[in-house]
Amino acid sequence: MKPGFERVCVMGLGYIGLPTASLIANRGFHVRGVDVNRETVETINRGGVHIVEPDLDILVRSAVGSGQLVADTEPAPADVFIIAVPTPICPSHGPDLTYVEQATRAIASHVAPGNLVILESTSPVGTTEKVAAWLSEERPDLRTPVATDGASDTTPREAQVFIAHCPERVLPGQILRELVDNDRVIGGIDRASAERAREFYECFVSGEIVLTTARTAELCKLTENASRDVGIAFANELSLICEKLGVNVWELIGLANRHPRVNILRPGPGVGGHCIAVDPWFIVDSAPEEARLIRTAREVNDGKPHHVVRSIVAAAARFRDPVIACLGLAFKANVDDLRESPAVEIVKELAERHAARVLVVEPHIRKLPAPLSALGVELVPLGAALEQADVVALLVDHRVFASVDKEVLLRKVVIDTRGLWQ
Ligand code: SAJ
Repeated sequence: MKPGFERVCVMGLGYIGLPTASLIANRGFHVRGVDVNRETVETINRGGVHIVEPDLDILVRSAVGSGQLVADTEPAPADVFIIAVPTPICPSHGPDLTYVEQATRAIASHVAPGNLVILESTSPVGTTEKVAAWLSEERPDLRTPVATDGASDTTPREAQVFIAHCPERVLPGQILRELVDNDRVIGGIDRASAERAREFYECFVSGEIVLTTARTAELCKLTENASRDVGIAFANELSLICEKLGVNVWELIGLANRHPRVNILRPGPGVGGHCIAVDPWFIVDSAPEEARLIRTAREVNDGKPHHVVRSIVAAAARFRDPVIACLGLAFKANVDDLRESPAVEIVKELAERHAARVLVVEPHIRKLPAPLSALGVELVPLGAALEQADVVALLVDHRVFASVDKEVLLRKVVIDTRGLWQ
Protein backbone atom coordinates (compact mmCIF):
# COMPACT_ATOMS: atom_id res chain seq x y z
CA MET A 1 0.00 0.00 0.00
CA LYS A 2 1.27 3.48 -0.81
CA PRO A 3 1.02 6.52 1.45
CA GLY A 4 -2.02 8.64 0.68
CA PHE A 5 -4.23 5.63 -0.02
CA GLU A 6 -4.59 4.17 3.48
CA ARG A 7 -8.33 4.62 3.91
CA VAL A 8 -10.76 3.45 1.25
CA CYS A 9 -14.53 3.87 1.28
CA VAL A 10 -16.37 1.46 -1.05
CA MET A 11 -19.92 2.47 -1.92
CA GLY A 12 -22.05 -0.61 -2.71
CA LEU A 13 -21.25 -4.09 -1.37
CA GLY A 14 -22.54 -6.21 -4.23
CA TYR A 15 -20.80 -8.49 -6.70
CA ILE A 16 -18.04 -5.94 -7.35
CA GLY A 17 -17.92 -3.81 -4.20
CA LEU A 18 -17.63 -6.64 -1.67
CA PRO A 19 -14.89 -8.61 -3.47
CA THR A 20 -12.95 -5.36 -4.02
CA ALA A 21 -13.40 -4.18 -0.43
CA SER A 22 -12.37 -7.51 1.08
CA LEU A 23 -9.45 -7.97 -1.31
CA ILE A 24 -7.87 -4.62 -0.55
CA ALA A 25 -8.67 -4.91 3.17
CA ASN A 26 -6.59 -8.11 3.17
CA ARG A 27 -3.79 -6.13 1.52
CA GLY A 28 -3.65 -3.73 4.47
CA PHE A 29 -6.02 -0.92 3.46
CA HIS A 30 -8.49 0.33 6.09
CA VAL A 31 -11.77 -0.17 4.31
CA ARG A 32 -15.22 1.10 5.08
CA GLY A 33 -17.74 -0.80 3.00
CA VAL A 34 -21.06 0.99 2.60
CA ASP A 35 -24.39 -0.47 1.61
CA VAL A 36 -27.92 0.88 1.93
CA ASN A 37 -29.14 -2.59 2.92
CA ARG A 38 -28.81 -2.93 6.70
CA GLU A 39 -29.07 -6.73 6.57
CA THR A 40 -26.14 -6.88 4.13
CA VAL A 41 -24.10 -4.66 6.43
CA GLU A 42 -24.86 -6.83 9.47
CA THR A 43 -24.06 -10.05 7.62
CA ILE A 44 -20.68 -8.71 6.53
CA ASN A 45 -19.84 -7.37 9.99
CA ARG A 46 -20.45 -10.87 11.32
CA GLY A 47 -17.87 -12.08 8.79
CA GLY A 48 -20.51 -13.55 6.48
CA VAL A 49 -21.39 -13.04 2.83
CA HIS A 50 -24.73 -12.46 1.12
CA ILE A 51 -23.59 -13.53 -2.35
CA VAL A 52 -22.02 -16.72 -3.63
CA GLU A 53 -18.60 -16.38 -5.24
CA PRO A 54 -15.76 -18.88 -4.85
CA ASP A 55 -13.48 -18.02 -1.87
CA LEU A 56 -15.24 -14.72 -1.15
CA ASP A 57 -16.42 -16.04 2.23
CA ILE A 58 -12.82 -16.76 3.30
CA LEU A 59 -11.65 -13.32 2.19
CA VAL A 60 -14.48 -11.47 3.93
CA ARG A 61 -14.08 -13.44 7.16
CA SER A 62 -10.39 -12.63 7.30
CA ALA A 63 -10.87 -8.94 6.37
CA VAL A 64 -13.55 -8.45 9.01
CA GLY A 65 -11.70 -10.56 11.58
CA SER A 66 -8.56 -8.43 11.29
CA GLY A 67 -10.62 -5.25 11.64
CA GLN A 68 -9.46 -3.96 8.23
CA LEU A 69 -12.99 -4.11 6.78
CA VAL A 70 -15.95 -2.54 8.53
CA ALA A 71 -19.34 -2.31 6.87
CA ASP A 72 -21.79 0.49 7.54
CA THR A 73 -24.82 2.13 6.01
CA GLU A 74 -23.07 5.51 5.99
CA PRO A 75 -19.84 6.60 4.32
CA ALA A 76 -16.92 8.10 6.24
CA PRO A 77 -13.87 10.23 5.40
CA ALA A 78 -11.31 8.34 3.29
CA ASP A 79 -8.43 8.86 0.86
CA VAL A 80 -10.10 6.94 -1.92
CA PHE A 81 -13.83 6.56 -2.64
CA ILE A 82 -14.92 3.74 -4.94
CA ILE A 83 -18.45 3.84 -6.31
CA ALA A 84 -19.59 0.30 -7.19
CA VAL A 85 -23.37 0.58 -7.21
CA PRO A 86 -25.82 -0.82 -9.79
CA THR A 87 -26.61 1.06 -13.00
CA PRO A 88 -29.83 -0.61 -14.16
CA ILE A 89 -31.93 0.22 -17.20
CA CYS A 90 -35.39 1.75 -17.08
CA PRO A 91 -38.27 -0.11 -18.80
CA SER A 92 -37.68 2.16 -21.82
CA HIS A 93 -34.06 0.82 -21.97
CA GLY A 94 -32.61 4.18 -20.87
CA PRO A 95 -29.96 4.19 -18.11
CA ASP A 96 -31.01 4.69 -14.51
CA LEU A 97 -28.21 6.58 -12.77
CA THR A 98 -30.10 7.12 -9.51
CA TYR A 99 -27.76 4.94 -7.43
CA VAL A 100 -24.62 6.58 -8.80
CA GLU A 101 -26.04 10.01 -8.09
CA GLN A 102 -27.13 9.01 -4.56
CA ALA A 103 -23.72 7.49 -3.80
CA THR A 104 -21.92 10.57 -5.10
CA ARG A 105 -24.07 12.94 -3.08
CA ALA A 106 -23.65 10.68 -0.01
CA ILE A 107 -19.84 10.85 -0.09
CA ALA A 108 -19.72 14.56 -0.96
CA SER A 109 -19.57 15.88 2.60
CA HIS A 110 -16.62 13.52 3.36
CA VAL A 111 -14.51 14.30 0.32
CA ALA A 112 -11.42 16.37 1.08
CA PRO A 113 -8.73 17.99 -1.07
CA GLY A 114 -6.34 15.37 -2.47
CA ASN A 115 -8.92 12.56 -2.38
CA LEU A 116 -9.49 10.22 -5.30
CA VAL A 117 -13.06 9.40 -6.38
CA ILE A 118 -13.41 6.37 -8.65
CA LEU A 119 -16.51 5.28 -10.52
CA GLU A 120 -16.35 1.51 -11.13
CA SER A 121 -20.00 0.99 -12.05
CA THR A 122 -20.61 0.26 -15.71
CA SER A 123 -21.93 3.57 -16.99
CA PRO A 124 -23.12 5.36 -20.11
CA VAL A 125 -20.71 7.79 -21.74
CA GLY A 126 -20.63 11.08 -19.80
CA THR A 127 -21.45 9.62 -16.37
CA THR A 128 -18.04 10.33 -14.80
CA GLU A 129 -18.47 13.96 -15.83
CA LYS A 130 -21.86 13.88 -14.12
CA VAL A 131 -20.21 12.53 -10.95
CA ALA A 132 -17.86 15.53 -11.05
CA ALA A 133 -20.81 17.87 -11.58
CA TRP A 134 -22.85 16.35 -8.70
CA LEU A 135 -19.83 16.56 -6.44
CA SER A 136 -19.19 20.19 -7.21
CA GLU A 137 -22.90 20.96 -6.79
CA GLU A 138 -22.74 19.51 -3.26
CA ARG A 139 -19.31 20.96 -2.53
CA PRO A 140 -18.80 24.27 -4.31
CA ASP A 141 -15.83 24.82 -1.98
CA LEU A 142 -13.91 21.93 -3.60
CA ARG A 143 -12.17 22.30 -6.93
CA THR A 144 -13.15 19.34 -9.15
CA PRO A 145 -11.27 18.48 -12.34
CA VAL A 146 -12.53 19.60 -15.72
CA ALA A 147 -12.76 17.07 -18.55
CA THR A 148 -9.91 17.21 -21.03
CA ASP A 149 -9.46 15.26 -24.24
CA GLY A 150 -6.68 13.25 -22.63
CA ALA A 151 -3.99 14.73 -24.84
CA SER A 152 -3.23 17.47 -22.38
CA ASP A 153 -1.17 16.66 -19.31
CA THR A 154 -2.52 19.58 -17.36
CA THR A 155 -5.99 20.66 -16.41
CA PRO A 156 -7.21 24.16 -17.25
CA ARG A 157 -7.23 24.95 -13.56
CA GLU A 158 -5.61 23.06 -10.76
CA ALA A 159 -8.00 20.41 -9.44
CA GLN A 160 -8.17 19.57 -5.77
CA VAL A 161 -9.87 16.20 -6.09
CA PHE A 162 -9.14 13.48 -8.59
CA ILE A 163 -12.01 11.78 -10.42
CA ALA A 164 -11.66 8.72 -12.66
CA HIS A 165 -13.62 5.90 -14.19
CA CYS A 166 -12.15 2.43 -13.85
CA PRO A 167 -14.79 0.01 -15.07
CA GLU A 168 -14.92 -3.39 -13.43
CA ARG A 169 -14.57 -6.24 -15.92
CA VAL A 170 -14.45 -9.37 -13.76
CA LEU A 171 -16.31 -12.56 -14.63
CA PRO A 172 -18.72 -13.86 -11.99
CA GLY A 173 -17.33 -17.17 -10.78
CA GLN A 174 -13.75 -15.94 -11.21
CA ILE A 175 -14.02 -12.52 -9.62
CA LEU A 176 -11.20 -12.75 -7.09
CA ARG A 177 -8.64 -13.94 -9.61
CA GLU A 178 -9.73 -11.50 -12.32
CA LEU A 179 -9.74 -8.52 -9.92
CA VAL A 180 -6.00 -8.96 -9.64
CA ASP A 181 -5.00 -10.45 -13.00
CA ASN A 182 -7.10 -8.52 -15.53
CA ASP A 183 -5.74 -5.48 -17.32
CA ARG A 184 -7.51 -2.31 -16.19
CA VAL A 185 -8.58 0.63 -18.30
CA ILE A 186 -8.56 3.87 -16.35
CA GLY A 187 -10.21 6.97 -17.73
CA GLY A 188 -9.46 10.18 -15.91
CA ILE A 189 -11.60 13.26 -16.06
CA ASP A 190 -8.18 14.78 -16.58
CA ARG A 191 -4.72 13.26 -16.89
CA ALA A 192 -3.81 13.93 -13.27
CA SER A 193 -6.85 11.94 -12.13
CA ALA A 194 -5.95 9.01 -14.37
CA GLU A 195 -2.37 9.02 -13.04
CA ARG A 196 -3.57 9.15 -9.46
CA ALA A 197 -5.98 6.25 -10.02
CA ARG A 198 -3.19 4.25 -11.63
CA GLU A 199 -1.09 4.65 -8.47
CA PHE A 200 -3.98 3.28 -6.44
CA TYR A 201 -4.75 0.26 -8.65
CA GLU A 202 -1.05 -0.58 -8.87
CA CYS A 203 -1.28 -1.48 -5.18
CA PHE A 204 -3.30 -4.63 -5.94
CA VAL A 205 -3.63 -5.19 -9.70
CA SER A 206 -0.99 -7.29 -11.42
CA GLY A 207 -2.50 -6.90 -14.92
CA GLU A 208 -1.46 -3.99 -17.11
CA ILE A 209 -3.03 -0.61 -16.38
CA VAL A 210 -3.82 1.55 -19.39
CA LEU A 211 -4.81 5.20 -19.15
CA THR A 212 -7.32 7.05 -21.29
CA THR A 213 -10.13 9.58 -20.97
CA ALA A 214 -13.22 8.95 -18.84
CA ARG A 215 -15.49 8.89 -21.89
CA THR A 216 -13.32 6.33 -23.71
CA ALA A 217 -13.15 4.12 -20.61
CA GLU A 218 -16.94 4.29 -20.29
CA LEU A 219 -17.47 3.29 -23.90
CA CYS A 220 -14.72 0.67 -23.69
CA LYS A 221 -16.57 -1.25 -20.98
CA LEU A 222 -19.87 -1.03 -22.87
CA THR A 223 -18.11 -2.14 -26.04
CA GLU A 224 -16.66 -5.24 -24.37
CA ASN A 225 -20.09 -6.43 -23.30
CA ALA A 226 -21.83 -5.38 -26.52
CA SER A 227 -19.21 -7.30 -28.49
CA ARG A 228 -19.98 -10.45 -26.48
CA ASP A 229 -23.71 -9.86 -26.86
CA VAL A 230 -23.43 -9.55 -30.64
CA GLY A 231 -21.31 -12.73 -30.71
CA ILE A 232 -23.87 -14.68 -28.69
CA ALA A 233 -26.70 -13.29 -30.85
CA PHE A 234 -24.92 -14.67 -33.91
CA ALA A 235 -24.78 -18.10 -32.26
CA ASN A 236 -28.42 -17.86 -31.17
CA GLU A 237 -29.53 -16.87 -34.65
CA LEU A 238 -27.59 -19.82 -36.05
CA SER A 239 -29.43 -22.13 -33.66
CA LEU A 240 -32.77 -20.96 -35.09
CA ILE A 241 -31.53 -21.35 -38.65
CA CYS A 242 -30.25 -24.85 -37.88
CA GLU A 243 -33.53 -25.87 -36.29
CA LYS A 244 -35.36 -24.81 -39.43
CA LEU A 245 -32.92 -26.56 -41.75
CA GLY A 246 -32.55 -29.76 -39.71
CA VAL A 247 -28.87 -29.25 -38.92
CA ASN A 248 -27.24 -29.92 -35.54
CA VAL A 249 -26.01 -26.48 -34.47
CA TRP A 250 -23.37 -27.85 -32.07
CA GLU A 251 -21.79 -29.98 -34.74
CA LEU A 252 -21.97 -27.06 -37.18
CA ILE A 253 -20.24 -24.63 -34.80
CA GLY A 254 -17.61 -27.22 -33.89
CA LEU A 255 -16.81 -27.67 -37.55
CA ALA A 256 -16.83 -23.96 -38.42
CA ASN A 257 -14.56 -23.19 -35.46
CA ARG A 258 -11.90 -25.43 -36.97
CA HIS A 259 -11.23 -22.52 -39.32
CA PRO A 260 -8.26 -20.62 -37.87
CA ARG A 261 -10.04 -17.26 -37.91
CA VAL A 262 -13.56 -18.31 -36.87
CA ASN A 263 -14.59 -18.45 -33.22
CA ILE A 264 -18.36 -18.72 -32.84
CA LEU A 265 -19.74 -18.54 -29.31
CA ARG A 266 -22.34 -20.91 -27.89
CA PRO A 267 -26.08 -20.61 -28.41
CA GLY A 268 -28.25 -20.84 -25.32
CA PRO A 269 -31.71 -20.08 -23.96
CA GLY A 270 -30.99 -16.33 -24.04
CA VAL A 271 -28.53 -13.94 -22.42
CA GLY A 272 -28.79 -13.24 -18.74
CA GLY A 273 -26.93 -11.56 -15.93
CA HIS A 274 -26.70 -8.00 -14.91
CA CYS A 275 -24.24 -6.87 -17.54
CA ILE A 276 -24.38 -8.25 -21.05
CA ALA A 277 -28.17 -8.09 -21.26
CA VAL A 278 -28.10 -4.48 -20.02
CA ASP A 279 -24.97 -2.61 -21.09
CA PRO A 280 -25.49 -2.64 -24.87
CA TRP A 281 -28.69 -0.65 -24.31
CA PHE A 282 -26.55 2.21 -22.94
CA ILE A 283 -24.88 2.43 -26.34
CA VAL A 284 -28.21 2.19 -28.17
CA ASP A 285 -29.63 4.90 -25.93
CA SER A 286 -26.70 7.25 -26.65
CA ALA A 287 -26.54 6.64 -30.40
CA PRO A 288 -29.90 5.14 -31.48
CA GLU A 289 -29.49 5.84 -35.20
CA GLU A 290 -26.03 4.35 -35.41
CA ALA A 291 -26.26 1.34 -33.06
CA ARG A 292 -28.36 -0.83 -35.39
CA LEU A 293 -26.45 -4.10 -35.09
CA ILE A 294 -26.10 -3.75 -31.33
CA ARG A 295 -29.84 -3.19 -30.95
CA THR A 296 -30.72 -6.14 -33.19
CA ALA A 297 -28.38 -8.41 -31.24
CA ARG A 298 -30.21 -7.46 -28.04
CA GLU A 299 -33.52 -8.23 -29.71
CA VAL A 300 -32.31 -11.61 -31.03
CA ASN A 301 -31.03 -12.61 -27.58
CA ASP A 302 -34.15 -11.33 -25.81
CA GLY A 303 -36.33 -13.32 -28.22
CA LYS A 304 -34.59 -16.63 -27.51
CA PRO A 305 -36.35 -17.52 -24.21
CA HIS A 306 -39.75 -17.22 -25.92
CA HIS A 307 -38.58 -19.53 -28.68
CA VAL A 308 -37.46 -22.09 -26.08
CA VAL A 309 -40.86 -21.87 -24.36
CA ARG A 310 -42.61 -22.55 -27.65
CA SER A 311 -40.43 -25.65 -28.22
CA ILE A 312 -41.07 -26.98 -24.71
CA VAL A 313 -44.82 -26.39 -24.96
CA ALA A 314 -44.93 -28.18 -28.33
CA ALA A 315 -43.05 -31.14 -26.81
CA ALA A 316 -45.35 -31.26 -23.77
CA ALA A 317 -48.43 -31.25 -25.98
CA ARG A 318 -47.59 -34.84 -26.95
CA PHE A 319 -48.43 -36.06 -23.42
CA ARG A 320 -51.56 -36.27 -21.28
CA ASP A 321 -51.00 -34.34 -18.00
CA PRO A 322 -47.43 -33.59 -18.96
CA VAL A 323 -44.64 -32.99 -16.45
CA ILE A 324 -41.82 -30.68 -17.52
CA ALA A 325 -38.49 -30.70 -15.68
CA CYS A 326 -36.42 -27.55 -16.15
CA LEU A 327 -32.80 -28.07 -15.19
CA GLY A 328 -31.15 -24.86 -13.97
CA LEU A 329 -32.45 -21.40 -13.07
CA ALA A 330 -29.24 -19.38 -12.77
CA PHE A 331 -28.21 -17.02 -15.55
CA LYS A 332 -25.21 -19.20 -16.37
CA ALA A 333 -23.36 -22.32 -15.30
CA ASN A 334 -22.14 -22.92 -11.75
CA VAL A 335 -23.36 -19.67 -10.17
CA ASP A 336 -26.34 -19.00 -7.91
CA ASP A 337 -27.18 -15.66 -9.53
CA LEU A 338 -30.75 -15.54 -10.89
CA ARG A 339 -30.61 -11.90 -12.03
CA GLU A 340 -31.96 -11.36 -15.53
CA SER A 341 -31.86 -15.13 -16.00
CA PRO A 342 -33.45 -16.42 -19.20
CA ALA A 343 -34.15 -19.70 -17.36
CA VAL A 344 -36.32 -17.86 -14.82
CA GLU A 345 -38.16 -16.15 -17.67
CA ILE A 346 -38.75 -19.50 -19.40
CA VAL A 347 -40.01 -21.25 -16.25
CA LYS A 348 -42.31 -18.33 -15.45
CA GLU A 349 -43.78 -18.25 -18.95
CA LEU A 350 -44.29 -22.04 -18.91
CA ALA A 351 -46.05 -21.91 -15.55
CA GLU A 352 -48.24 -19.01 -16.64
CA ARG A 353 -49.54 -21.12 -19.53
CA HIS A 354 -50.80 -23.80 -17.08
CA ALA A 355 -50.16 -26.38 -19.78
CA ALA A 356 -48.15 -28.73 -17.57
CA ARG A 357 -46.77 -29.40 -14.10
CA VAL A 358 -43.44 -27.57 -13.94
CA LEU A 359 -40.55 -28.93 -11.85
CA VAL A 360 -37.30 -27.02 -11.39
CA VAL A 361 -33.89 -28.35 -10.39
CA GLU A 362 -31.46 -25.68 -9.20
CA PRO A 363 -28.83 -27.06 -6.82
CA HIS A 364 -27.52 -23.57 -5.94
CA ILE A 365 -30.69 -22.29 -4.25
CA ARG A 366 -32.81 -23.50 -1.34
CA LYS A 367 -35.98 -21.60 -2.18
CA LEU A 368 -37.66 -20.60 -5.42
CA PRO A 369 -38.19 -16.91 -6.14
CA ALA A 370 -41.66 -15.97 -4.86
CA PRO A 371 -43.23 -15.29 -8.30
CA LEU A 372 -42.37 -18.85 -9.39
CA SER A 373 -43.66 -20.62 -6.28
CA ALA A 374 -46.83 -18.50 -6.47
CA LEU A 375 -47.37 -20.00 -9.92
CA GLY A 376 -47.16 -23.54 -8.55
CA VAL A 377 -43.63 -24.29 -9.78
CA GLU A 378 -41.90 -26.90 -7.58
CA LEU A 379 -38.19 -26.98 -6.65
CA VAL A 380 -37.13 -30.65 -6.58
CA PRO A 381 -33.91 -32.68 -6.49
CA LEU A 382 -32.45 -33.86 -9.81
CA GLY A 383 -33.38 -37.52 -9.29
CA ALA A 384 -37.03 -36.74 -8.52
CA ALA A 385 -37.31 -34.48 -11.55
CA LEU A 386 -35.87 -37.05 -13.92
CA GLU A 387 -38.11 -39.75 -12.51
CA GLN A 388 -41.32 -37.80 -13.08
CA ALA A 389 -40.64 -35.73 -16.20
CA ASP A 390 -41.99 -36.36 -19.67
CA VAL A 391 -40.04 -33.41 -21.05
CA VAL A 392 -36.58 -32.43 -19.77
CA ALA A 393 -35.40 -28.92 -20.65
CA LEU A 394 -31.74 -28.28 -19.89
CA LEU A 395 -31.60 -24.53 -19.31
CA VAL A 396 -28.25 -24.14 -17.53
CA ASP A 397 -25.12 -26.21 -18.12
CA HIS A 398 -24.28 -26.65 -14.43
CA ARG A 399 -21.48 -29.16 -13.88
CA VAL A 400 -23.80 -31.51 -11.94
CA PHE A 401 -26.08 -31.94 -14.94
CA ALA A 402 -23.29 -33.25 -17.16
CA SER A 403 -23.35 -36.63 -15.43
CA VAL A 404 -27.06 -37.32 -15.97
CA ASP A 405 -27.56 -40.90 -17.13
CA LYS A 406 -28.14 -40.83 -20.91
CA GLU A 407 -30.24 -44.03 -20.60
CA VAL A 408 -32.77 -42.12 -18.47
CA LEU A 409 -32.88 -39.31 -21.02
CA LEU A 410 -33.63 -41.72 -23.84
CA ARG A 411 -37.09 -42.23 -22.35
CA LYS A 412 -37.87 -38.47 -22.33
CA VAL A 413 -38.26 -35.68 -24.82
CA VAL A 414 -35.09 -33.67 -24.27
CA ILE A 415 -34.59 -30.00 -25.12
CA ASP A 416 -30.93 -29.25 -24.52
CA THR A 417 -30.58 -25.49 -24.95
CA ARG A 418 -26.88 -25.49 -23.95
CA GLY A 419 -25.53 -28.44 -25.88
CA LEU A 420 -24.38 -30.16 -22.67
CA TRP A 421 -25.61 -33.60 -23.68
CA GLN A 422 -24.56 -33.50 -27.35
N1 SAJ B 1 -23.67 -16.96 -22.88
C1 SAJ B 1 -24.14 -17.68 -23.96
N2 SAJ B 1 -23.23 -18.15 -24.86
C2 SAJ B 1 -21.88 -17.94 -24.72
C3 SAJ B 1 -21.41 -17.18 -23.63
C4 SAJ B 1 -22.34 -16.70 -22.72
O1 SAJ B 1 -25.34 -17.91 -24.14
O2 SAJ B 1 -21.12 -18.42 -25.57
C5 SAJ B 1 -24.64 -16.40 -21.92
C6 SAJ B 1 -24.46 -16.93 -20.50
O3 SAJ B 1 -25.09 -18.15 -20.32
C7 SAJ B 1 -25.10 -15.82 -19.69
C8 SAJ B 1 -24.74 -14.57 -20.49
O4 SAJ B 1 -24.42 -15.02 -21.79
O5 SAJ B 1 -26.51 -15.95 -19.65
C9 SAJ B 1 -23.59 -13.75 -19.93
O6 SAJ B 1 -22.59 -14.60 -19.42
P1 SAJ B 1 -21.02 -14.32 -19.60
O7 SAJ B 1 -20.31 -15.43 -18.92
O8 SAJ B 1 -20.70 -14.11 -21.03
O9 SAJ B 1 -20.78 -12.92 -18.93
P2 SAJ B 1 -21.15 -12.27 -17.49
O10 SAJ B 1 -22.43 -11.51 -17.64
O11 SAJ B 1 -21.06 -13.26 -16.40
O12 SAJ B 1 -19.92 -11.26 -17.32
C10 SAJ B 1 -19.68 -10.29 -18.34
C11 SAJ B 1 -18.18 -10.37 -18.71
N3 SAJ B 1 -17.95 -9.60 -19.92
C12 SAJ B 1 -17.30 -10.12 -21.00
O13 SAJ B 1 -16.91 -11.28 -21.04
C13 SAJ B 1 -17.08 -9.21 -22.15
C14 SAJ B 1 -17.34 -9.83 -17.54
O14 SAJ B 1 -15.98 -9.78 -17.90
C15 SAJ B 1 -17.85 -8.43 -17.13
O15 SAJ B 1 -17.09 -7.92 -16.04
C16 SAJ B 1 -19.28 -8.57 -16.70
O16 SAJ B 1 -20.04 -9.00 -17.84
C17 SAJ B 1 -19.77 -7.21 -16.21
O17 SAJ B 1 -19.84 -7.03 -14.99
O18 SAJ B 1 -19.99 -6.34 -17.04
